[in-house]
Amino acid sequence: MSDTAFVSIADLSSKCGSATWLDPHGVRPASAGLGALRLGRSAVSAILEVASSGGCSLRGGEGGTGCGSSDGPADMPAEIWEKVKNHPCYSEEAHHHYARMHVAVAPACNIQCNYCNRKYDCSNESRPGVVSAKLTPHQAVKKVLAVASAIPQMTVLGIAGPGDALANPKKTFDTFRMLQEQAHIKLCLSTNGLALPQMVDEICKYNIDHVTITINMVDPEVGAKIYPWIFWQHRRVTGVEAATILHHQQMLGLEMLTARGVLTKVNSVLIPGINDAHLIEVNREVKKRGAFLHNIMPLISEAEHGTVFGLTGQRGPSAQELKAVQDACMGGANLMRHCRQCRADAVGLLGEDRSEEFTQALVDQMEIVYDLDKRRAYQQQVELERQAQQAAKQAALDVAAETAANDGIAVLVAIATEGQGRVNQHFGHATEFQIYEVSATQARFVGHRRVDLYCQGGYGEDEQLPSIVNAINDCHAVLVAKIGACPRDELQAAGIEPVDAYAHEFIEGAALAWFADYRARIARGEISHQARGDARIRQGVYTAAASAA
Ligand code: CLF
Ligand code: SF4
Repeated sequence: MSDTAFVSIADLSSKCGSATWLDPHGVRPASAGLGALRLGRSAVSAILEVASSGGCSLRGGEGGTGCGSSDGPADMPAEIWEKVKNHPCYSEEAHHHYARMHVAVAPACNIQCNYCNRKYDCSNESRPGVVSAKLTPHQAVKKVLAVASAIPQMTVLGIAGPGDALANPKKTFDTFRMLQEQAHIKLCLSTNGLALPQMVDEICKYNIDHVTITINMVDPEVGAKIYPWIFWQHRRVTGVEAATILHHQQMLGLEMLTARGVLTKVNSVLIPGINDAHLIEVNREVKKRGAFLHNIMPLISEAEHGTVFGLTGQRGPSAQELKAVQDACMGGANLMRHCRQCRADAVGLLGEDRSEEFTQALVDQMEIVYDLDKRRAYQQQVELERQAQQAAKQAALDVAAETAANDGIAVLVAIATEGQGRVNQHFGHATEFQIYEVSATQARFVGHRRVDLYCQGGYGEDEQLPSIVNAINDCHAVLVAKIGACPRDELQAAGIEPVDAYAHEFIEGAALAWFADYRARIARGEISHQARGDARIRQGVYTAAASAA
């Protein structure tokens, strides 16, 4: 299909008329007047303002580090804050407190990605792993109420596969229609964008405030290396032509959502050698069109998943390669760095999976008592804790800014935490470490690393240690609540300092204090500053063989 088949994409600033798109089934073009906006033009301006600020943080900091690291009510317009404050994906800070769940009602897909095997979850929004059960919309609604009753911090319901939410419009929108009365649960969906433009009215009809589009390219030549085909107008289209259609639909869909005041996040899969350098351009283009966040995720391409990339040996990025691309995008669209590439049936806080507690069989047996007051009381408590953490974080940063001179040295530290913004987890109990970049005056969240549990059945499992060291090998220190002698020795031998002196302190204060001590030891000549190496992003479960490789 030639480019002329598409409408030109108007500059958003003059987007007051109507938006037009091609019906993917080729029946007829359709159009939607923007008079149907659910939010006033001020809301649209607010989204564009946040998108163009190069960072949610409008009060200094490092612009574009992501809504994640420093977002708060003072950093953005009130109406945007209301939308993101308890969404664990749209606010890094919120993800310490609030949970999301996915219902797997959307099995079909209208495109093929080279990193996807249909036997597994959609890689856009989930790590590969067989979905335990596909749900009907009615089953999904019951499950949502069961989870909301049991987990008061569950604030967001997302549909993220296992195929594409919008390639299954009836199941997706039936589910949302039945749930829209639960106004206290935010509705969220994820899509590859092919069918997006003609679905924007439906999305707005059901108050879906958050949409994710996976955009891996803005150059169809790059896209042809990622997408072997799409299904478009009743036929399979391949190659550059397929990528061209997908690209136009994605850009148009993003513009239309922005014009409607829907917060849109863009997910990109970083594929070394194919789109790594290109993602900077993607970041620039989606920012122009009002994307609220850009989430750059590592390719998962283990051969056993049976994907094209897995079978052809396309590797995923290392931890430092991922960070380098994310850092190169700073100053563009706000970055999300706390994505856990969760399953299409995930339940719980990001990074935890409680889906086994809510299997269909268990939900069927549950007596569901949906207590909204209990949920509200819990969430009020969370807000108080959150304010205390924010105050402690700001105080630590203020003290560092006043007392330390930034000498340009910045290092990574790994933090063992089970929440509340504190260093409060035993090394052996960690299944992931949060990674902070710390300098004399800054401590900012830059990612996380999944690891295998060291402590199993009450004993340390020494075979896991090499894989844990691999996962945080680019860090200078690991801050923990407690650590045993054996892992302490092994970490030290690998050049990573185990630190339990800041147990139960707030993370930023602890990281800055450790760094001040590190610099003092350098000044006294006790140690010398050494650069660290790279680290491995865990793909699935590490085996002893994999970690030794
Ligand atoms: Fe789900 Fe996605 Fe909504 Fe979040 S996930 S549909 S925006 S509620 Fe979040 Fe999971 Fe990353 Fe997705 S951590 S994979 S970004
Ligand atoms: Fe797989 Fe999702 Fe790509 Fe469809 S959009 S092929 S389900 S990764």
